[in-house]
Amino acid sequence: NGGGKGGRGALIVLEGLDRSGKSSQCARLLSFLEGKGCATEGWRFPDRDTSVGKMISAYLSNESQLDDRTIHLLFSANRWEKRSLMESKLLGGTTLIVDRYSYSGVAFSAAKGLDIGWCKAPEVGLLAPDLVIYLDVQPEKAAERGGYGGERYERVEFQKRVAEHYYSLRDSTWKVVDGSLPMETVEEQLRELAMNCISECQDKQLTNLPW
Ligand code: Z5A
Ligand code: MG
Repeated sequence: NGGGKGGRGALIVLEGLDRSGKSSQCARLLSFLEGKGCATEGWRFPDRDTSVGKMISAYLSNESQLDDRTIHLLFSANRWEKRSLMESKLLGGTTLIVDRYSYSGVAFSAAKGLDIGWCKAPEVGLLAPDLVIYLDVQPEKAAERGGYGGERYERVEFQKRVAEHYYSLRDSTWKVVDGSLPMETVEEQLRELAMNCISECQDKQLTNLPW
């Protein structure tokens, strides 16, 4: 673990709009922390490898159609099926760098028009992150980046609504980082945020999302 004192690992989540750089930064942060000798794993949601994840993946690539509430609950179930493993990893001293989490779940479904309270309800009881890093990029800027447009939700107007809902979810665990800066600059900022978080939460108890 971070300080070598046998404390728990940190739950660090990266959030942001499509193409804000989450996956790139998760990979960079993971290799930095591994290089420091921290026990670290990279996770992502949706986890497309589980049976629920396969249903989500088919939906996202427009191979299947699902009712808005049904897909919302599947995204949530996909986090619930990983909750106990997540808890045991953290208690065992492993830091988790997680690419998207419950905030994506709520922001995307609320952007479709579902009630925000209804969207939050199935997330209650999942583990609360120690740190949420929000990579802030204008939707128009993000759309200019590679690979945009292939999947469901990858439209600028929709992404703008998602951004508004993300904004309403910000709490004391959030740090907003300007994701339009060069990758290396963003990476530097994330390293510092993550290192501080890891050392600060070693003796803190794990809590659940308060929603
Ligand atoms: N979703 C949901 O509805 N409910 C839920 O509960 C959850 C998710 C968990 C799939 O997610 C969809 O599921 C997503 C939300 C919804 N739909 N949308 N929209 P996903 O995580 O699988 O999506 P993805 O395919 O990995 O794309 P992404 O996450 O949106 O991209 P990213 O990870 O943020 O960006 P990236 O892949 O690191 O970078 C994108 C490109 O930009 C790439 O060419 C980079 O080289 C470039 N890039 C990155 N950073 C920079 C900087 N700083 N400067 C310039 N260029 C950069
Ligand atoms: Mg990604």
